[in-house]
Amino acid sequence: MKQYLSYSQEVQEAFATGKPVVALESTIISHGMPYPQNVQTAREVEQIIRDNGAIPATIAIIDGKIKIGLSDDELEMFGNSQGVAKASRRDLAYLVATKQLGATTVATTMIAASLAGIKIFVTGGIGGVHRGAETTMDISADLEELAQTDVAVICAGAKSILDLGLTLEYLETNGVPVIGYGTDVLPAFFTRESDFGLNIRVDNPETVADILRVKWDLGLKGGAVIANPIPEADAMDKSFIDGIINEALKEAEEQNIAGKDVTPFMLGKVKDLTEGTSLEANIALVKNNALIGAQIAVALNA
Ligand code: PSU
Ligand code: MN
Repeated sequence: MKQYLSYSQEVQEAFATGKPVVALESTIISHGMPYPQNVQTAREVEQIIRDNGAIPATIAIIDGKIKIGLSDDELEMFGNSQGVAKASRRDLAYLVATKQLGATTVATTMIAASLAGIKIFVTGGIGGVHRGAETTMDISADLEELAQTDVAVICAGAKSILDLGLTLEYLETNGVPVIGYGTDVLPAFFTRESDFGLNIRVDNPETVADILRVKWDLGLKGGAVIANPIPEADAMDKSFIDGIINEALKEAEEQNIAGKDVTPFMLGKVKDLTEGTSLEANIALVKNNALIGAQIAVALNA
């Protein structure tokens, strides 16, 4: 297995000195945000993690290796290249074997983090059960990964391009804890609240770390979702963003978008239809997740 992993200098040093490491995904860079904001955000997120006592490991597939930690040039290349494949669990072996560029989704970043021994992973939003999944069967591989891989994902909940209720049901069935960070309800990415209550609320990083430690000590396999609402000042108006998402969903249906293209299409449409204001919100929430994620990683490492 080791032959397929390649670590940045910074991550190697962190492991050698026992510093906490936080994983970051690359699909958010290649398929989740436009250039150059994607690269700039990736750099700033990495710096927030360093400033809070942990070391960032952005994960991607390059030249037959799963990279744990990217150089500045690699970050730039990922943000600025066409034709970077979106790499979910099913694509991982193929992309490594054929030495292609792959941007890792939440699912694949969890797999890579787990192989590298990293327990904490920060992103924007997770994939989930899509609206209409009762006929399309479009359910993100991220949920299956959360069911089986021991990595905690700090996110701002999930976008309401998804069916949030069914997403929570799916996670419950698979025994995945969903911890509201300072909230009693599932955050909906652009907004702090949704209609869906959570049964675990935690208000500090130490308690999150304690829950994760006990879960894995008990041999309870799988990840956890730490749902951290977007900061109040950056949150969007609910009825505005709901309208935009409905419009984007309609366009996706009209254009017969399916499979792995659904989520990137929706992300791009929402960004275009809001003339970029959603991008600002997206950047703010990822940074906020980086702050909390680093604190949790430090607490778990203590
Ligand atoms: N949701 C977002 N931003 C993202 C993604 C989801 O708000 O960038 C990306 C993540 O990489 C996630 C992937 O793992 O989309 C899910 O894709 P799918 O629905 O095809 O599983
Ligand atoms: Mn899908």
